[in-house]
Amino acid sequence: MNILQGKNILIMGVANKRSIAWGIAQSLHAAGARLLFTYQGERLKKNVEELVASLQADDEPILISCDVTSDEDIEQAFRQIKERVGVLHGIAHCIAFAPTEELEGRFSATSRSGFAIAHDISAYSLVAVMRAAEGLMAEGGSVVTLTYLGGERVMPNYNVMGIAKAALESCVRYLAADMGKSSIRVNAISAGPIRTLAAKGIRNFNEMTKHVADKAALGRMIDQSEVGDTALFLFSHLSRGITGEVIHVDAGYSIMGN
Ligand code: NAD
Ligand code: IMJ
Repeated sequence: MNILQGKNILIMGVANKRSIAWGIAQSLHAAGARLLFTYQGERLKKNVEELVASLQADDEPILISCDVTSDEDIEQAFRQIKERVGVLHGIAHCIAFAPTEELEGRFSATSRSGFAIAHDISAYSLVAVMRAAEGLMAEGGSVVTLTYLGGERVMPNYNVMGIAKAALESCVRYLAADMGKSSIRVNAISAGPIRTLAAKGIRNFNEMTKHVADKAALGRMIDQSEVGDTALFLFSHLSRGITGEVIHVDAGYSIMGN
């Protein structure tokens, strides 16, 4: 089913094969999209090159370095995208970061700089990226970002990332209102826990996933392919009436009262 044939979609945030961004890339590739990738910096370049080569796409791969803390990086990335493809139809924003010491202990101990960094990378980057992309989405577009239940409810150790996800979800609504007249839609997928680099080293992750699997309506965890297929829907014509929304892909964990 080539429902994304002829669409140019940028994937931001592939670090390795476990990345949610890579799960999204696989779903979109299978649906016929032409994919472009940005990665955080030279450290990750080889990883992304190898993964993208494995897709065996017809077109030449487009990989661009882009650290979202730099306005200059964002500008040059979209300048290159404009030169290479002219029109962009979608962006998957799969980027988050808080300094590791902020992801344990008391939330009230959050430092001023830790708060600023978490919000800059995990929430403001969506605003900066969409501003840079707006002119390229001349045929309308769909933007998908990734959030987590910790933005709505208190989750142990998620701390300042929860506040940044709440800001991100609000950015989704304001951006959807702002860019709706240009036929650009903006939505978030709230994914259940998945073992990725961003989940590595989290205290009690194993016990937490066991609890989630037990409690979820479907009685299990989710994986990257399920997020990828929901993203596929959000990038397709099928979701043309949906914008400013947060869709939970969590096996029904968040609906349960007990
Ligand atoms: P991941 O570590 O594979 O991806 C995070 C990405 O963020 C990496 O590719 C990293 O390079 C990128 N990044 C960090 N700082 C950056 C910067 N300054 N500039 C550019 N890129 C930067 O982990 P993941 O779990 O795939 O995370 C992707 C998204 O999914 C994040 O927004 C995360 O909050 C969200 N999420 C993850 C889970 C989970 O359990 N893994 C659940 C819900 C939501
Ligand atoms: C992250 C921290 C604490 C609890 C957590 C998580 N739970 C889950 C995550 C319960 C599921 C993963 N998640 C949803 C994230 O958004 C992770 C973001 C993240 C992870 C790291 C680890 C390495 C680092 N900084 C990070 N910044 C953000 O140094």
